Amino acid sequence: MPGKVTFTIIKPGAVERNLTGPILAKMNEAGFVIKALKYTKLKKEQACEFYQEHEGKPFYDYLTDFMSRGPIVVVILEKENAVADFRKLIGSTDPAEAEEGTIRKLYAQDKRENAVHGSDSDASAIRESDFFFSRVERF
Ligand code: DGI
Repeated sequence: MPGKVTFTIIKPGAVERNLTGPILAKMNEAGFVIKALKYTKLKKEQACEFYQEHEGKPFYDYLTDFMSRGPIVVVILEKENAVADFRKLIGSTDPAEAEEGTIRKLYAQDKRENAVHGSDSDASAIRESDFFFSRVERF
């Protein structure tokens, strides 16, 4: 059975452009409930650790520079079928391919600076939530 939580990051490009409010509103409107939320910033080596599965790919250095460029908002969200429904809500990695109304279609700048992250599996949602949040920050 699919899990009830997923994890998201509002990425530096979106936070810089003051889109945190509208993006969180989209998540709430789609039925996701905020379980934990934090405004923070990654160091380059922390971004590398978070995205370690992409190490060696041509976009890895750009990606980890971008993700450590400025503040981010990290959020744990709850909903039935959370991971799959959230991936649908954010749309394709490349906003040019994303469906109308999706968060990336609305707010991403391009494929590299695509406004939000969304976990790709229940296991990733747990790993990524654990990366950012301590036990006392979730209840
Ligand atoms: O799960 P996604 O964020 O949709 O995509 P992913 O896990 O495959 O990749 C993580 C991030 O890396 C993605 O949000 C943007 C960046 N990325 C992915 N594929 C490419 C890319 N960046 C560039 N420049 N080129 C790519 O092909």
